[in-house]
Amino acid sequence: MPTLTRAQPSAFTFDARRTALIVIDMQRDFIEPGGFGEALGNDVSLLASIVPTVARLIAHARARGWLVVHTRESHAPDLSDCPDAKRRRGAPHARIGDVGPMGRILVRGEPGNAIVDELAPVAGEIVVDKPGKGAFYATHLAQELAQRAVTHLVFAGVTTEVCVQTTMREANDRGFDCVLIEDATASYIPAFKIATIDMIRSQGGIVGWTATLADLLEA
Ligand code: TIU
Repeated sequence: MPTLTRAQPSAFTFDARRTALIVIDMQRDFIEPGGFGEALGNDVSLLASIVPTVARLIAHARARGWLVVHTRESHAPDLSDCPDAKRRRGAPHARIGDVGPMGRILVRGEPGNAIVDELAPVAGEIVVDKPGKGAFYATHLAQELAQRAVTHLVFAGVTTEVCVQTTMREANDRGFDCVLIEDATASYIPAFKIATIDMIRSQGGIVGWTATLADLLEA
């Protein structure tokens, strides 16, 4: 079985036949100007910079025959799955459901909700639309992984401390061994990315492991 010998806090061994890559929310809403990320007051260029690394990771997963799962944070057009508390949060200049330059913000089917072209899903891959920050809440992800007897999850995507960390914690509680690819994740707040990576692998891997893409390609 492949082993990431330089993973932290210890080597990470996984069964490649039971491994899925989970790419969190690499959608235009977060990565391109005019979407939800920018509406919340963030500089989106930090997130755009990881796209080539995530593309290499996806290519590796496809070449190895892993299940590839893409998630999108998104809501139904009538916002019936968007709690009012979520819609009211913060002081954005445009809220979820409002019309922006890429269509209605964080709404399913709108141009801004699409995964960026460079990382577009291909046939056979799973796309999970999730109304929350975690990808297990109110979605079919748990069933999809159970049906395929997946035990190990490799994580990438945005943002590190919000949707990636929330989903890793949900996965950890469900019994998956999880590794986050450090250079394939980003935050609008660089210090939070560093802190999240430290948190995940602290206390002997309280949430999981972290490793670089180079570590994975070596394994
Ligand atoms: N705002 C922020 O950092 N993230 C989100 O709202 N969603 C995700 O992380 N996908």
